[in-house]
Amino acid sequence: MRISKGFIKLFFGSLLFCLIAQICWLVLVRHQRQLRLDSYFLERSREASSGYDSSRKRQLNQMLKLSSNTYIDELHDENRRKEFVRENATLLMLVRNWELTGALHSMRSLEDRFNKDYQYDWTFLNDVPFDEEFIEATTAMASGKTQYALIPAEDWNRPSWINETLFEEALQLMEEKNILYGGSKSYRNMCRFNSGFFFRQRILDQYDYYFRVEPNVEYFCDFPYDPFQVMRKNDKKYGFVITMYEYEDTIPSLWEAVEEYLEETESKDVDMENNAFSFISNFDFFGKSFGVMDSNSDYNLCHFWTNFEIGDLNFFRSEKYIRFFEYLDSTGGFYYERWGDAPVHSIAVSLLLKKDEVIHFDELGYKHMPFGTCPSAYYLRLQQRCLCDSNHPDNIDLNVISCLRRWWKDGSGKYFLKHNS
Ligand SMILES: Nc1nc2c(ncn2[C@@H]2O[C@H](COP(=O)(O)OP(=O)(O)OP(=O)(O)O)[C@@H](O)[C@H]2O)c(=O)[nH]1
Ligand SMILES: [Mg+2]
Repeated sequence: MRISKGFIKLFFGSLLFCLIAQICWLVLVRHQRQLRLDSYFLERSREASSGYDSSRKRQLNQMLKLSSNTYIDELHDENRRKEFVRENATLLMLVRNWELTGALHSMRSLEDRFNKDYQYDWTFLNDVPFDEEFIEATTAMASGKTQYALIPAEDWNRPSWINETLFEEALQLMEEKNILYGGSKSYRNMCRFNSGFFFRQRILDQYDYYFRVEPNVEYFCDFPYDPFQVMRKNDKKYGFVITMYEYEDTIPSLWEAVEEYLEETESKDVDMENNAFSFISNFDFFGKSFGVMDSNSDYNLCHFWTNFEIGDLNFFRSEKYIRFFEYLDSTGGFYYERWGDAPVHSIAVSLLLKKDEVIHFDELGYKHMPFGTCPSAYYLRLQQRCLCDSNHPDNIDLNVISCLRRWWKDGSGKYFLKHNS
């Protein structure tokens, strides 16, 4: 039987095709297996490396000296924290009865983040008597003792020597200019009280330190320490979290009054070598050339935002502070203008204290509408279970209206910039 050439060609052609197809299929299968293996090993290696990373991170996190202003090993030590000794201090809120809900929100936040572990007393001040509902609800919310005081009328009301005609004119003018609280009489009483009278209330006589709390504020992070203890152990007399520029329209002649006070007292209470004068003044190149806010005086308008402040009451009770306050008060500026307690405290602190007696608590996340501050260190935010985003536009520290960069430069600075160990 003769096999045709055509048949042989077809046979070997098919054989070759089958062979090539089989080889291709084998290559494809191997390739896919390789891909599966690759992805398997990649996955395993990722797991191993992330496992290693996270255990390394945890180790690092324990050892790491976090970027903090108040880093003191023993205060960050959980076990030692349990053996705390309470300082002679109180949480302090000036508040109205109708602000109860806001007061409870602030209390809840501060209790959860700090005070439940320490049980500091809460002191509440008001220019009218607190009602039963307020007392009951705030007492229930507090982990520590609560106490309530009525402010004497002479510490709160407008003094009789204020010229009523000038006062009414000032109110009207500021209202027309749409200045925040410019037309409010009670706001002026509040600012004057917070500037010169809160620390004279009998109920505070027993304490050395106060921590000012306002209704409707929030504390974003667990406190890594007792700030009162930090103050005492490090000889700090004033602590803040936010600093920014003031509206100049509320204090047109405040700096003039401060200059007169300095002249009148021959600057005897002021130590220019060691205070933070340069933080609030416009004299240097930075202030003159890159001033963010226009100021018509040598005061650059920087102030500590006093809705959060932790202070040494003995500083405010001191003769030098009283002298400073009484001078300013005698000009009537709290009423003829609308001087806030924030610029008044801040100027006093910057003139009368050493700059190293002022502390920036940069680990304490905080919000009072419309601004907040959130710790910038990632691990610190994890460690303190912060509920905030340091890159959020509401974080004032990144905003041009913050004076924090000035504080780092002219105040007591960042911890690691000023300390060797
Ligand atoms: N008892 C009493 N407390 C007041 C009065 N006015 C203000 N306060 C309290 O003083 C503090 C400051 O007042 P705020 O109204 O918060 O003033 P602010 O922080 O400048 O402005 P906002 O919070 O933006 O309204 C808060 O704790 C208020 O509860 C008042 O007339 N009587
Ligand atoms: Mg407020």
